[in-house]
Amino acid sequence: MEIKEAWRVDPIITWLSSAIIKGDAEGAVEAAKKSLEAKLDSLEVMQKGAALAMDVVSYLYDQKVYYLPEALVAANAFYAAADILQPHIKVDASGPKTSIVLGVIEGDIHDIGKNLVKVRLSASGTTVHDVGRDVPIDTFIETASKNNCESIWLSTMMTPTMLGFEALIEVLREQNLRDKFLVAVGGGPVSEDFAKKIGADGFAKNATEASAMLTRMIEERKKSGKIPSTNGKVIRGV
Ligand code: B12
Repeated sequence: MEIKEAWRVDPIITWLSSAIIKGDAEGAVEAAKKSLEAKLDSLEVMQKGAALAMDVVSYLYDQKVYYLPEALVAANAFYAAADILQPHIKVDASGPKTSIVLGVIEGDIHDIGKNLVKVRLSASGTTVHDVGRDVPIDTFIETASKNNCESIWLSTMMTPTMLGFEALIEVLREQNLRDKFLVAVGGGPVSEDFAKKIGADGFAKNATEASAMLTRMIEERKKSGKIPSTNGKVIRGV
């Protein structure tokens, strides 16, 4: 069977994935270091190795093969590798010159998805003000105002905390700031329908789509002079 070029991966990347899936932090560190020695592209190693491994962990968790302890050690292995790879990710400035606030909404500590979005956007030259995880609404808005950000990016992996997205948009309206900031949402349980329902401007299923969505969201605002949600639109990255 022929493997499409886009899916062909270096054995070091496969080694990294399997170490993360097994929760083997030492192995993940070793594989990450080997990828640097082999001069592999660190963004590709993150996306095809580390991110894909976490997708497998999510699947195993949903299938009840993994439980919290296995998810936790896998997450630790992911971060052990990410610490080594991230400083080596090249910035190519192919994305829009804009700055965003990105964080995980209050009540949720899952931050791997958010960090993968950060890695992808930073690599294409976007300035990302990362407010971390379990973050109150006010912190997002204050950080966006203080740093003149064009958009606020909200992440969550849990269903109950999705309500925080809607609450943030409501606070923006109350403070007459809704037109000032584009709002993008994402994370495991978040859908385009949900984004539309709460009046968000952008939604993406993964970090690659997020990058394309950011470009389109900004273009759409320039073109119409309004934020996309005012025109009943949610911008996608596909
Ligand atoms: C790893 C993990 C953990 C780790 C988290 C480590 C960490 N630092 O993140 C640990 C073990 C600590 C953990 C803890 C808990 N977990 Co947990 N966890 C997971 C697991 C297995 C994987 C999540 C993950 O990292 N996925 C990998 C990333 C890469 O996912 P991704 O969706 O592909 O991310 C992409 C997109 O979503 C998108 N994206 C993400 N954010 C954003 C933002 C924007 C703006 C955009 C545009 C795009 C975008 O881009 C990302 C990159 O491509 C999931 C299972 C699952 N099916 O998701 C459960 C899961 C998320 N956990 C769950 C739960 C319930 C918990 C706990 C409450 C358990 C408990 N009883 O204590 C606690 C959390 C406590 C809290 N208050 O937050 C539930 C949530 C259920 C729900 N829908 O509400 C899940 C779904 C498991 C399940 N099926 O029940 N967990």
